[in-house]
Amino acid sequence: MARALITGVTGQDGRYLARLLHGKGYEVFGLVRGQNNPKIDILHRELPFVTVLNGDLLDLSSLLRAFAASDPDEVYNLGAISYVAYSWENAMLTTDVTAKGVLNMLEALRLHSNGDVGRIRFYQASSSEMYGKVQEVPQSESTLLWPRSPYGVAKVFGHYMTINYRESYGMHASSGILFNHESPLRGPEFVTRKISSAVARIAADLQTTLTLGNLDAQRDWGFAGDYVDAMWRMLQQDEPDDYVISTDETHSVREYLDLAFARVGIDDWSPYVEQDPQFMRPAEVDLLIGDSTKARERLGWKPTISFEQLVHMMVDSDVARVNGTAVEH
Ligand code: NAP
Ligand code: G4F
Repeated sequence: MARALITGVTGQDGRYLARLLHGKGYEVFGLVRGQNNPKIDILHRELPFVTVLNGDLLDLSSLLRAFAASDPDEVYNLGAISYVAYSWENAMLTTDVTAKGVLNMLEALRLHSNGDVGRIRFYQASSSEMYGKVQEVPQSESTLLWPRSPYGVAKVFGHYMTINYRESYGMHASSGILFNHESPLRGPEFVTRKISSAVARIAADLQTTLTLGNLDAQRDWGFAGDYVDAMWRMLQQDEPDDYVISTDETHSVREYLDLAFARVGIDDWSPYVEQDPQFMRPAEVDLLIGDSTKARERLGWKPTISFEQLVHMMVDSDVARVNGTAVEH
């Protein structure tokens, strides 16, 4: 039985990935941080097959213990401070966790492998946020990086450190440059989930107003379930590499609003939506659209859920939650 260690197992992607790997017959270990983390209950309830290991990306010795306890064949480093807006207010913490945390994981792997680094495959969760002020449209693996947030800068560090450990030590370390991916498990701070949950509450007369920031931003939004499959495919390749994972389509926040409100029968959302400067960013990433040709050709990967299906899935899930008929995702 292959063994996988996942950091960030309590997050959106970690939960989808844990389920995918379990379905493929892996023994799954998940790193969970903090004292009495409330999300442990979610894991026990939804993913009882995950062996929970206590540790923190900031604490190398805890990572070494996690490697010793799991002795993994594959490691998926998904743990991060992942909310871009928060990263300006907590730039140093974001750098410690999202940048230096990657280095801690790579060092833990190197030390644990005792000179045989090739036996453990490593996935790093890089991000399209690294493209920031985009230098090319669409963005591919060779597009120049120009991050626009402390989060983006931290991800660039992790990305290049992963490449450096691959080139320095011959590590099977791959980096997935994933564009935005969403699901009913998306955190409520992200715009897609913020909209879907508000739409469900507005439809149920529990809320009257949704306050947002920049409605013109464009993102390449896919479904998280598809994207964790791409992570797994990367680690099944003979050679490690870097891959863009995206739908290769872009849509604005306004288009997301159109589809989300229409799903509950509201064609004109303007009476419900307000804009507030507090949700504007010091530097915005205006447009993201990926070119995932390499992943499609070499990994045989492609997205299975369209933008419209994704919006409907998220709104329907939140409507079910509000009505007390929620199903597991
Ligand atoms: P998420 O839901 O925010 O999950 C982040 C995970 O990181 C959580 O499990 C969190 O634990 C954990 N974490 C935070 N600080 C940690 C620390 N100090 N030590 C150990 N774990 C820590 O993020 P996601 O959407 O699943 O994304 C997964 C990864 O992909 C992240 O690295 C993200 O930056 C990257 N990414 C995401 C997207 C996207 O669109 N979703 C796109 C590109 C890249 P708690 O639950 O305890 O807070
Ligand atoms: O949903 P968001 O917060 O996601 P963002 O910043 O694109 O970051 C996500 O995707 C990255 C991949 O590119 C990941 F690396 C990262 O970890 C995260 O998962 O914001 C999307 C867009 C932004 O342009 C933002 O300015 O929506 C705009 N927006 C407008 N109003 C808002 C709001 N975003 C949020 N969170 N809240 C608003 O009220």
